[in-house]
Amino acid sequence: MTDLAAAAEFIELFHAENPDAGPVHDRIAWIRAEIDETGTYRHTEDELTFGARVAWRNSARCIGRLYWKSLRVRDLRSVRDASSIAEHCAEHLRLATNNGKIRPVMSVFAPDRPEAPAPRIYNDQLIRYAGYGQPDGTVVGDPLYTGFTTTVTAMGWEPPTTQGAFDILPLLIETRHEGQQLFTLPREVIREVPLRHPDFAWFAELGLRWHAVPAISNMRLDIGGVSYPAAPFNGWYMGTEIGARNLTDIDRYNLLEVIAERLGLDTSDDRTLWRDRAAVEINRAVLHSYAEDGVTITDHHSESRHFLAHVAKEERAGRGCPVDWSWIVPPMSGGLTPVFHRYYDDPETTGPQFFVDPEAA
Ligand code: HEM
Ligand code: NRG
Repeated sequence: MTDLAAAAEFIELFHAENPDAGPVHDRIAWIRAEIDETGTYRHTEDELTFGARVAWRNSARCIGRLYWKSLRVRDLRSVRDASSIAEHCAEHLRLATNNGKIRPVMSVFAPDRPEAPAPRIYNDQLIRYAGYGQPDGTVVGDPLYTGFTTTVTAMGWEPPTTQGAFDILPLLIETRHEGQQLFTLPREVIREVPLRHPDFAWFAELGLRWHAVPAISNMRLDIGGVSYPAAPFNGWYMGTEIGARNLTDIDRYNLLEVIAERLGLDTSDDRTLWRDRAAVEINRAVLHSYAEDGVTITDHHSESRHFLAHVAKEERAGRGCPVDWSWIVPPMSGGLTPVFHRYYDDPETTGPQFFVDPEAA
C-alpha cells in the first residue's frame, strides 16, 4: 500500500517547483482516492520526469549533479515482458551513447504494485565484464563479477570459447509471469574504448579497454511512495572511476604493478611512490583515449569545480544539497581538488531517491 503522506510530500514539491502544474489540492485529493481504491497511484509523465531528476539531484554520492535538469526520462511503465525490457535496455544504450556524445538517460519500467511485483534487472550495470576464477586462485576478467558470472553460467550463458579479460555479461531479467531469463545485448550498442597512452606506445600492447557508458541498473528509484526497482540510468564517466578504481583496485583489475614495471619504477620501496606514479599514467591513458575517440568523459579537477558550482546554485535556489564527502572526494589527488577542503550538508535527505536493493545487488 502506497503511503499517502509520502505521495503528498512529493506532489507538493512538484507543484512548488512547477507552478504551472495546476491546483495541488485537487491532485492530492485524486491521489488519495486512487490509493483508497487500488492501493497505489500512477504518476503523470511530468511527475515521473521531475521525480527522476530530483532523485539524481538528491544523490549525495554523485559528483555529476550540475546536469540534473538535463536527464532524459523514458516512460516504459507499460513494458511487461522480459524480452521487451531487454530490447529497451539496448535502445537505452543506443540513445545514451549517441555516437560518443553521451547523454544522461533513465528508462523507467513498471513500479511495484500491490497485485504485481515490478520487473527486476539483476545486473548492477547494463554493461559489465565477466570474471572467471582460475584453479590457481587468479581471475581472468573483472574479479567483482565472478559470482554473477557463475550464476549466469549455471543458467546457461556460454562464455566465448577463449575467456577474455573484457567479455560482456548477459542481462539477467526477472518478471513475475516469466521468471528469470538471460539476454545478450547486441554488440553494436556497446561502445568501448581501447586504452592507449599519449607518451608510451607500450601501453596499447596491454590490451586494456573500458566501456563508454556507466549505466547503473540495480538501484531502486523511489518517488512519492512509489517504488521503481527497474529504472536503469546513466551519465558519463569521470576518468578516476576507471583509472583509479576499476583498473587499479587490488580486488579489481589490479594493474598498478604491471604498469609500474613497464615504467621501470622501483617497486621494492613504498617511498618511491611507484603506485602513485603508475596511477597517474593509467589515468592519463584513460582520459586521453576517451577524448581521442570522441567519447564524453570528465576529469576529477573539472568535475570538482562543476560540483561546487552546483552546490552554490542549489543554495541560491534555497535548497540544501545533501553530500557524502567520502564519495564526492575523488579516489586520487583528493586534496588537489576543491571538493576536499570544505564541509557539506548532511547526506540524509527525504524526497525522490535511489536506493541499493539488497536482493538485486
Ligand atoms: C555516483 C559521476 C550522472 C546518480 C557517482 C560517482 C561518480 C559520479 C564519480 C561515484 C561512483 C563511485 O565512486 O563508484 C557522475 C557523472 C555523471 C553522473 C560524471 C555525468 C552526467 C548520474 C546520473 C544519475 C546519477 C544521470 C542518476 C540519474 C548517481 C548515484 C550514485 C552516483 C545514485 C551513487 C551510486 C552508488 O551508491 O553506488 N556519480 N554521475 N549520476 N551517481 Fe552520478
Ligand atoms: N564507479 C562505477 C560507476 C558508478 C556511477 N558513476 C557514474 N554514473 N558516472 C564504474 O562503473 O566505474 N553515471 O550515471 O554517470
